[in-house]
Amino acid sequence: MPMFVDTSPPGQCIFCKLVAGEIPAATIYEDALTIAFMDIGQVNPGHVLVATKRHAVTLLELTPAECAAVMQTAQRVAQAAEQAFGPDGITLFQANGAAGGQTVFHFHLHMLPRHVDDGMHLTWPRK
Ligand code: DGP
Repeated sequence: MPMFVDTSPPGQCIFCKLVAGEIPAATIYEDALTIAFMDIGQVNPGHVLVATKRHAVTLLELTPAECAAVMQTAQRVAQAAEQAFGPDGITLFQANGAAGGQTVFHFHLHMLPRHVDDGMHLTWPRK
């Protein structure tokens, strides 16, 4: 069971407030459709979230333009991570619905720079 689950309605969720500038964020990139900011939990250094500016809960609700923009932003932040950290690898992770592991119900994608010696053992989807 996740430690924190945000069940706020559309427009009032944490990421809507973050997009509106009502709560602080370490924003590293934004465009008309997306925003990229540092994850407050930092699973590992450089952990970035790419979210839609519009409130959508899951991948299934995104427009084609939002789908394209999210992946383009993910590539931009991955390229920035590549330059900044020189990671051994990069993981993109995106959860849909509570059963899919989502805890903030506003669409976002995780970008995780990986180092083989960072102590983080990536077990999903393989052991
Ligand atoms: P997920 O469990 O896939 O829905 O990811 C939610 C992520 O959101 C989790 O890694 C922590 C992050 N998070 C939660 N609240 C905040 C916040 O207020 N600011 C930022 N920057 N990240 C947050």
